[in-house]
Amino acid sequence: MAKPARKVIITCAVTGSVHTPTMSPYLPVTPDEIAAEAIAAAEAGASILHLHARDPNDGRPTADPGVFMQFLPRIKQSTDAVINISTGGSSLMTLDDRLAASLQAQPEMCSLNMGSMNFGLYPMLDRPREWKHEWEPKLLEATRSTVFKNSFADIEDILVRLGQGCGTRFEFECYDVGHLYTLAHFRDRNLVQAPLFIQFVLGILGGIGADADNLSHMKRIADKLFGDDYRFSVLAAGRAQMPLITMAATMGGNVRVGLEDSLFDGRDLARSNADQVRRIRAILESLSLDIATPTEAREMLALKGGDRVAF
Ligand code: KMH
Ligand code: ZN
Repeated sequence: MAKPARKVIITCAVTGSVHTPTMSPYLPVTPDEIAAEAIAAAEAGASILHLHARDPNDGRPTADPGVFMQFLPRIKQSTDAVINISTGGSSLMTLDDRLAASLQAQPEMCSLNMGSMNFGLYPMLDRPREWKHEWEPKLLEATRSTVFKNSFADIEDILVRLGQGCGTRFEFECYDVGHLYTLAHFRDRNLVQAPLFIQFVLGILGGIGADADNLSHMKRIADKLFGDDYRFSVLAAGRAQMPLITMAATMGGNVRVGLEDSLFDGRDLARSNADQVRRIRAILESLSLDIATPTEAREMLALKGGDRVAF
């Protein structure tokens, strides 16, 4: 069985690379906006901040370490939250691009995507819109034919260079049951160590669908493979976010919110990342569940500490 979450870790994924600026005026784009949204999310109760960068001029996803360095130190100075940098970037970036900022910053945590897959964003083209930027529909259309590449060699490369090289630990992004078996393979080769932090990613086109049965199944298989050696968290794309993360918390898991995964708060657009943090926090507290502080999250996940990063 997964270790039950004594305290629930709220991760907030502040901007990501799935949504585009036309889809919500509240999506943070510039380093100032990303820093402000991340700090507010931490003040609202997020103990982990999962971060991507965007080109300040037009909001397209970027892997440029120079852009990351415009917001990472500011977030670190203003909050105690754990900083978790994406190594997924966007499916159009090379692995070297995706790793550049993390290798420079050596954060406490990074995401690690556990398999190559289709990652279909193109259905978001179905809704007619006036696009603010030409790149937005092009990027969505490109996902019809591109593959989000995370080969065994890529995963091993990240484990060695970031994990062993920088003391970074991982949010293992598992989009389907097979990804859990891939993680078990790396555990069997002693390339990953407990406590594992597994993010069940539900509702990406190309991965497992966002429903209660699938969440139970992911947990059942993870229990079988990892026993007490893991903690899980759940993210669900779009409007499935709040219902499924609430279910995760009742199953002993942790939760991830943020505009990276869903632009909504109830029926309306979320006006900020912090609004989603406050929403799940109120739900958790109404269920008599306690929220983990950053110090508690560090202890639960055996992180190296915020004073051992390179930014
Ligand atoms: N946006 C999530 C579905 C990463 O950054 O490495 C996946 C994600 C991947 O967060
Ligand atoms: Zn991400």
